[in-house]
Amino acid sequence: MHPTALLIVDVQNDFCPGGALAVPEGDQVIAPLNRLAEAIAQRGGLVVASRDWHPRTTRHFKAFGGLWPVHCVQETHGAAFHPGLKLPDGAVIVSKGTSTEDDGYSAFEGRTDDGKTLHEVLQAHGVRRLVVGGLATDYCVRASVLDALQHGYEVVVLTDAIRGVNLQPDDSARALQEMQAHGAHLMPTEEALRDDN
Ligand code: VGL
Ligand code: ZN
Repeated sequence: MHPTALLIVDVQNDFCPGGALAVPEGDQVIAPLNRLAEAIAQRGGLVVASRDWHPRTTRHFKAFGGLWPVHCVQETHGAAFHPGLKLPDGAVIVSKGTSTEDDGYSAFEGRTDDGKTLHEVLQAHGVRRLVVGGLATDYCVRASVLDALQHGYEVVVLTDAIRGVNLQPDDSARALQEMQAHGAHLMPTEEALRDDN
């Protein structure tokens, strides 16, 4: 028995319309992720939600040499999960980007409140297959998917449940190609629902 895990990446207020680092159509990922989260929880799978969880002062932010406006500062409204996101009971939360020194894009760099890495949580549940959606395609989804493949997981990327920042217009398309080239399977949520085991 190797349950599937759903990894919901950074569906937080600041990445949704009206937020400090709004991803175009960022809130469009919520409906498909809610459906899949419910289905996977019902089938005894694991749901993990990562969150970008920055200190006020970090090299990740423009003011301190980074790329980004201030966003997802720990304990603020912008860092809260979008109110439309429905996490099932037992969902595991992984906080990442907590360092003052680096970007921390990948959920595999994050930790749960009790200090476990994502890889440790997945191993403890016997998970081998990860289904991934959320924000943003070209940063945290990309980094998390590439790390998952590196760790040996089978990875499905939900093509209709991701959105990108696209600082360059084709960043998301290139990120998807890169994930696929490293072995990720790309499919819409509908297919992942049928496909799940
Ligand atoms: C992200 C930019 C900055 C992400 C986080 O969650 O993809 N992107 N911080
Ligand atoms: Zn960030």
